[in-house]
Order: sequence, then structure tokens, then C-alpha cells
Amino acid sequence: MSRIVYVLNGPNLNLLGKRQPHIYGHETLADVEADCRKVAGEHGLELRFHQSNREYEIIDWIHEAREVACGIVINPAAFTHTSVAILDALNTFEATVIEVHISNVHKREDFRHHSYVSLRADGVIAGLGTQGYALALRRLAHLLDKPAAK
Ligand code: CA2
Repeated sequence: MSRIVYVLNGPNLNLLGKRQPHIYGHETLADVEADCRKVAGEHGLELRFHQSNREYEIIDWIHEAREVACGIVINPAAFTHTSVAILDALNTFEATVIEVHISNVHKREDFRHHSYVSLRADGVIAGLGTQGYALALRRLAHLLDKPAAK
């Protein structure tokens, strides 16, 4: 079984740590990637970390992951609430999918309460700040090492 994990980030997350720190905190996306690389290293996972403002690029990475990956951690950002196309792509992926949101979307505007991606995700983390990514990777590693515990 492969130990390649894709961590995918949607639109505007390239601005993390640079705008709206009261909502998304002070860590940049580079900091998040560094955290993820540390956890991946601890668990023998190979990380493919990406961000895009374009829906089709996220879909292309999900298609790539279908061929090689044992899991996807995805923060689809605003596409969470709009993208049937990303849901359709994730539905073609057979291994574990964990959805991450930095903010607690359920405490925010009504339009953030619905997630297309949650219809596919095996787990959802929201409101734990950028730590949610590392926690999602630990969960993936746990499932890989102890699949019966799922
Ligand atoms: O809480 C999350 O992680 C979100 O996925 C972030 C999205 C938002 O549309 C979702 O409802 C919840 C927004 C990402 C925008 O990221 C920014 C970061 C810093 C400054 C501005 C935007």
C-alpha cells in the first residue's frame, strides 16, 4: 500500500497569515506545509502539498491521487460550499478523504454550513485552526497502520 498523501488547499488559502488573522490565525500556508511535512516524516508518509485558486487544478490533483495515494486531506475553502465537480472527483477516489477547515464553519454564515465535500469525506475537522491539518495526517497514518480500528 502506498504512503503518499495529497494535502489540497483551495482558493485564497495562499493568503493565510497575511489577511484576516482574527479568523484564520497568523500561520502562513508555508508554516502549515512545514507542520504537515514534520508529521508526515514522523509517520513515514510521503506528502504532496498543493494550493490553487482554480477549481480544475484541484480536480486534476484528485485524479492524480487516484493513481498513487492512500489518502487525501482537503481544505477546499469556498469550493466546499459550491463545488459538485470537486465532490464528483472525490467520489472517484477510493481511499480515505479528510476534510479540514481552519475556522468553525458552523459558527459562521449560513452558506458555510453546507459542504458538498462532506458528502464524501470520511472525517471532517473544523475550528481547530491550522492544527487541523496535522491532526488529519495523524488520523490517516493511524488508519494505514491499524486499518481494523477504522
Ligand atoms: O475555515 C476554513 O478553512 C475555510 O475553508 C476557509 C475558506 C472559507 O471560504 C470556508 O468557508 C472555510 C476561505 C479561505 C480564505 O482564506 C483566507 C486566508 C487568509 C486571508 C483571506 C482568506
